[in-house]
Amino acid sequence: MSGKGAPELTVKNCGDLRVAVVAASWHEKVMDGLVEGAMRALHELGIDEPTLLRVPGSFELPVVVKALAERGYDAVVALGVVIRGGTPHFEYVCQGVTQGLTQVSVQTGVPIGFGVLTCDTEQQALDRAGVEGSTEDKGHEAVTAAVATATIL
Ligand code: DLZ
Repeated sequence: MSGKGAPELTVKNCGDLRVAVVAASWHEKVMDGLVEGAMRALHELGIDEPTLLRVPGSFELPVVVKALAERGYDAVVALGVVIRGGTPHFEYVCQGVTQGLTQVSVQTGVPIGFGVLTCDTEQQALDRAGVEGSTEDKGHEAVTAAVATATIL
């Protein structure tokens, strides 16, 4: 299952890569799907001993992703879900995590998989989380994209 418009990537020679996944903890059911999809993708790629770390919320993803990128990982994947509430907080968290992860990737030269869902409702997030009934599997996609990028660097 890949997302609408997402390419079917064939990734080769990546079994030796060191890959870490950093996952936020808000919205447990959605996060369980994203983490499961990410781990399944790593297994399919032959990357059998990935590091998995949990952070409290999506806003905390960039600082931990940066630390791992600087510690020699070949690719790091960030997973999170931000769901719109009734205040501008959603925009600030989305902006912080998106800009933070972009900066980390460009500054460290380490590919960062962007598996952060930014949705209006929990149902939209579940539709993309790779759980039963989902049409997309964003955790799987984020791993595949990051590892594919690492193999061309
Ligand atoms: C505060 C907050 C809110 C309102 N919503 C979410 C969310 O939907 N998804 C998420 O991952 N985190 C959320 N957070 C928590 C922030 O990311 C962060 O953990 C706190 O502001 C503490 O720094």
